[in-house]
Amino acid sequence: MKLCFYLATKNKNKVKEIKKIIGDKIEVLLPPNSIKFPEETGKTFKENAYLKAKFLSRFIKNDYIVGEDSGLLVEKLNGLPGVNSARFSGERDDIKNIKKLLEMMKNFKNKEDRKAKFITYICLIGKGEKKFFKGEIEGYITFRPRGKNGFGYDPIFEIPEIKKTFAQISLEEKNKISHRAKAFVKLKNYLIKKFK
Ligand code: ITT
Repeated sequence: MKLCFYLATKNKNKVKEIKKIIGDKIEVLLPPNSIKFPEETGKTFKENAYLKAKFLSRFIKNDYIVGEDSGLLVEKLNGLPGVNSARFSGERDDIKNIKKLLEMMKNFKNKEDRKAKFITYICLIGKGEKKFFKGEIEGYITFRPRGKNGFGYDPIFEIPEIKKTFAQISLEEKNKISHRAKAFVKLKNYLIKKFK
């Protein structure tokens, strides 16, 4: 039987990225459409990753379940938008979230004041296991959106080494360096090693 896990998310952009990162050695299964996840109540990414996986485990038995929580943290804003990244503007709306963040940072003219990082936490549960994996990438918040690819804050997150935003590179390129890729490659290696 093929190695598989259920991914406790409703975010289609995450699913697209994660399926590509995981590749074809492991099957990524999605929760039934009828399942509505509750609002996230955790105070940390780690806690929310666990809560998402735990919630789905009420419906899925005897299989691995993976919860993923991620977000953007701006150093000078003490880690905002943080765990509230998806609804930073009060709505689940990427354009409004970006607008609010750029507005809050409009007086940060110095590049060093625009330092930020993306974080992903993953929680794997099931078959008697509970394990966490983490991925991070550091960069800068741009002064205005650039690029059309990706989702969320991708158009305003610049990767220092290439001076392009996540929205200016392809999904394949993003998947080589992103916070999500780093965390999911760790998970993938863990599962493959375990079932060798
Ligand atoms: P699920 O809870 O169903 O997984 P969600 O969109 O609510 O979906 P999160 O709570 O983890 O997911 O919020 C993540 C938010 O952080 C996401 O909506 C984006 O605004 C931002 N984000 C996370 N990873 C990102 C990435 O790779 N690129 C751009 N923005 C990202």
